[in-house]
Parts: sequence; structure tokens; C-alpha cells
Amino acid sequence: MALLSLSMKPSLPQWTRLRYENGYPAISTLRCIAKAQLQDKQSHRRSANYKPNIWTHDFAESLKSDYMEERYAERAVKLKMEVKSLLEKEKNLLAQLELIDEVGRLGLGYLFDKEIGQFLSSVTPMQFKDVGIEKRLHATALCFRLLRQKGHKVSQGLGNKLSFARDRVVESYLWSLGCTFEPEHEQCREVITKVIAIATVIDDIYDVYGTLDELELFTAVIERWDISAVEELPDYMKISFLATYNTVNEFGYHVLKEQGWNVIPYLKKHLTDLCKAYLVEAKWYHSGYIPKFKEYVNLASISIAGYVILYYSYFFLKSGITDEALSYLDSYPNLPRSSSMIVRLLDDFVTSKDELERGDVHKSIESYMHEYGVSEEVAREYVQDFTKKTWKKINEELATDSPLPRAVIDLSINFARTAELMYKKGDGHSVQDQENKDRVISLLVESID
Ligand code: 0FV
Ligand code: MN
Ligand code: MN
Ligand code: MN
Ligand code: MN
Repeated sequence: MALLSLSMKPSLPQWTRLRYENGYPAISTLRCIAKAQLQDKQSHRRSANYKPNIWTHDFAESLKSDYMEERYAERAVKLKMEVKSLLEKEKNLLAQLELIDEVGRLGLGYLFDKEIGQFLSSVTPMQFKDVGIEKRLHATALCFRLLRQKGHKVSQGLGNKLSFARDRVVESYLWSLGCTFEPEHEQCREVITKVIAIATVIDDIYDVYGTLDELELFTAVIERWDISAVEELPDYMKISFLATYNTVNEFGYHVLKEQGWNVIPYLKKHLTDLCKAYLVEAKWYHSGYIPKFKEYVNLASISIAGYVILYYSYFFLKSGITDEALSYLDSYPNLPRSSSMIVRLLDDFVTSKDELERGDVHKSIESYMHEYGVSEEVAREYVQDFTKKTWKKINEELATDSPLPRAVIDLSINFARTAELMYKKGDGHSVQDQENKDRVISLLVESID
């Protein structure tokens, strides 16, 4: 009855005498209506003129399988084992995906549900790096289809549009924990995590994915900080811009609410400086320009995102905002500069080989090699020595008066110390190998007994 709304007046044959109960037509009345409608329809039935069935009952009964004998059952078990071991042993990602696809197309996927499920849920974006560039799109598309067929929720997202970029929230959180570990700085850790996760994606846009025209546009849109400008961007940039815009404005909202300062213009300025530094590096790369060592490190101590991280942290360490500290920070002072420099050099030490192979600006080691015509070994020694000297500068800086609160000074030093950990044995931010996985698990997951 609830289905019949009061406004739905059934069209009734003239001879129907309506009887109502509680304001609705009574059941007997409705039956009467249905019967009348049925009789009405039966008078013009149609036929599709289908032919009689050719598959007679006798035919169906006569069918038999040649494969019912025991020897076939034994063979099937053996073949099943062979396919299982193929699924486990195949190391090549694309070959593995194609094998799963073929098994599925043969209608045999259900026999290997567990193995296929385990494999698909363990695939990571980094594995696609090992698939040759000419087959990568095919491998990615195939993986997406197989995941969806198996019922995994793969958002056409973000994952699809930004599949070129590193998704490193956990590692970003580890950085934040290294920068400041005290319980009361929880909010600051959240900010650092978000800033690093976002900077990692934006860095990949500038280094790997974007065309120079797109990068110019993105930099301009960040500088304008205008939501309507999002329409000018390609789709993958729209998502990155909106994530950045919303996150940074939310930071600003919190500071305004809790400390009474509108810091959005400062947050925006430092983010713009970061993007501008990314853009200069991209231009150097695309034009084939090899910077001099000093020219490179001056720019690259900005492009490591250290200023943004330290500047944003200042607002969330809750040690009080002052005009003096703000204008001091705006002048790119020594302490954040030195700690950013150390992070930059340590990063270059373990990432520049891959970066250059992939196509990127010459980093510290390579620009030193090029400028002075020395071997990689000599350049590495020089950069290592430069890192040590920068640590000494930090120590000197600690002995001088600073308008920065102690918490910001500690965080600046801890940022560089965290890089020593993250880049100790390779790229602990980007490469999720056993060593780096173990570090995350021992620091964040396992308890101390
Ligand atoms: C480092 O990656 C990275 F993830 C950056 C710059 C974003 C956040 C900052 C930190 C993790 C400190 P990558 O080696 O690709 O950076 P560069 O600047 O060398 O392209
Ligand atoms: Mn039909
Ligand atoms: Mn990069
Ligand atoms: Mn970069
Ligand atoms: Mn790097």
C-alpha cells in the first residue's frame, strides 16, 4: 500500500465500483483493476515467430565427454600445479599480468583465485618502472582491468590520472616524526606529512610528467592562487592543484582560527617559490643547460622543499608568531638554508643516478663533474665534504642569536638528521624495498617490548 502514493489515481474501468479503506483503495478493488487490465491486453498479443528448438532432448542426452576418465583428472591436477608454480615463479610483471589474463580468458581463473588475488593486491606502482617504457601503458591498463575484474576498488583516480607520481604518505609521516616527535606537536606532524606528500607529487609532475608549457601554466596558477584558474589546467593538474589549494587553505584556516593570523599569503608565497625553483630546473633540463655547481645548489636548496616544510612548521609549533620571525624567515636565513642544503646533497647522493637516466637536470655531483672536468669519484668526495662543512655551519649558527623560537631551530636540525637516516642506504623516501619497509615497520608498527 505504501507504494501507492495518494496522488497516483489508478485509471479505472467504468464498471468498477470503488471501495476505500483508510483513505486507500481496498485490496479487492485493486485486484479487480489488475484483472481488467490483463483482459484488455490479451486481446492484442503479439508473436516473435521464433523457430522450434533444433537441440532436441535426444541430442542433449547423446552428448558425452571424452575427458571423464581418471587419467584426465590426474593430468588436470598436475597442470593446475604447473600453472600455480608459473604464477608464483614468474618475476616479470608484464608476463605475470598476461598470464593471469590468459588463465582468466580460458575460464580457469576461479581455480587460482587465491594466487591471483595475492599477486594483484601486492602490485605497487614502482614495479611498473621495470616494464619498458613502450609496454608500460599496456601493463598499467591491463593491471587496472584485472584489479577491477577481481572486485578491487581502483578509483579512476587519482591512481589513473597520477599513476606516474609517487604516493608516499607513510614515508612522509616518517619524515615528520624525525622532524618533531613530541606529543604536543601532533598537528605540526600532520602538516609536514601533507606538505611532503604533496611536494612529492608536484616534484614528479615537474621532473617526469609535465610538458614545459604545462609546467609554466601550473606555476602561474599556483602564483595566482585563484580557484577559477583551475579550468585552464589539464585534468591531472586540476587534481594536484585542488589538493594543494584545499590543503594549504585549510592550514591557513587553522592558524587564523587558533592564533588569529591570516598566514595564507605567506604559505602561498613559499609554495610559489618552490614551484618556481622546480620550473627553473625543468627549463634547464629541457634546454640541455648544465648549471654550475654553486648555481645548482643555490636553487636546489629551495627545490628540496625544506623552506616550505620549515616555514609551514613554524605556524604549527605554536611557539607564537611574530613579525620579526616572519620577515627573518622570508629572507631565507642561514639555518633553514643549511639544513635544506644538507637534505638536498644527501638526496642527490642516492637519487641522481636514476634521475639522470630517466632524464632530469644535472644534480650536485654531475654539475661539479661537468664544471671541473673531474671523475664521479672526485665529485662525490667533494659533495661529501661540502655536506660536512654545511653541518659545521649549522653548529656555528646555533651559537648565534636568532629571532626563531627554539622549536623551529630544533626542527630545522632534525630535518637534516632525518635525511641522514632516510638516505643512509639508498632512497628511503621513494624506494619501498625490504630495508625501507623494515624501517617503517620497526618505527611505526611494532611495539617496543
Ligand atoms: C625528493 O624526491 C622529494 F620527495 C621531494 C623533493 C619532495 C619532498 C621533500 C622531501 C622528501 C625532503 P626527488 O629525489 O625526486 O627530489 P628532487 O628535488 O631531486 O627531484
Ligand atoms: Mn529483447
Ligand atoms: Mn624528483
Ligand atoms: Mn625535482
Ligand atoms: Mn632527487
